[in-house]
Amino acid sequence: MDIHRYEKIWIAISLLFIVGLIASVVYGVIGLGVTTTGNSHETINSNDLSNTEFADPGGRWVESDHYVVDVVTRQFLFQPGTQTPIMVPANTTVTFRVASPDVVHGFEVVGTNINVIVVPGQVNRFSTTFDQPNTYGIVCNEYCGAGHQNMQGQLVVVPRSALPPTENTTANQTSNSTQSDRSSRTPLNTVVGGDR
Ligand SMILES: [Cu+2]
Repeated sequence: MDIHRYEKIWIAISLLFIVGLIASVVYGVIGLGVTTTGNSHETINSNDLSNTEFADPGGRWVESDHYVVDVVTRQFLFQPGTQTPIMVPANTTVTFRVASPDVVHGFEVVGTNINVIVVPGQVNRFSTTFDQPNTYGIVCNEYCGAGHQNMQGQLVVVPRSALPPTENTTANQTSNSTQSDRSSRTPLNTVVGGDR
């Protein structure tokens, strides 16, 4: 069978595209450390976050070198993040657990490789370490409604000593039934996501 010369050129170009596409995905995973957050399989009733640990989101120490932050993303703010910044310690493993009670949101920490799609019904979890104190912006990357463009917040990385032990952190928060067992919850062991 005789294949026209132009036909051969187009076949070669389309093969190049396929190879380039696969190469870019491989580079993203191996070179840039892009991972997904969906493999913890931890689900949550997004219609009733007030009866979960996300009723009172925020940060806490679970071990001496492991800090966990619960964040709620909702139309159109981050809790914490928008009204008060998210505070995390430097040089510490920080695990974010992000949940949404309404629609799909984004959680991007600008200037890092943290860029997560927050799916309602899932606890979207990832871990990272910040080398030094810094201040970052947080933006929502998924169109989530009329106020989407105003959905932003702040993440402040502070020295470890600036974040008090969990007992002190929770003492001045309004009490509710989930409060007392927060510090006794099982430490998280599934850690996904790479260094920034
Ligand atoms: Cu949003």
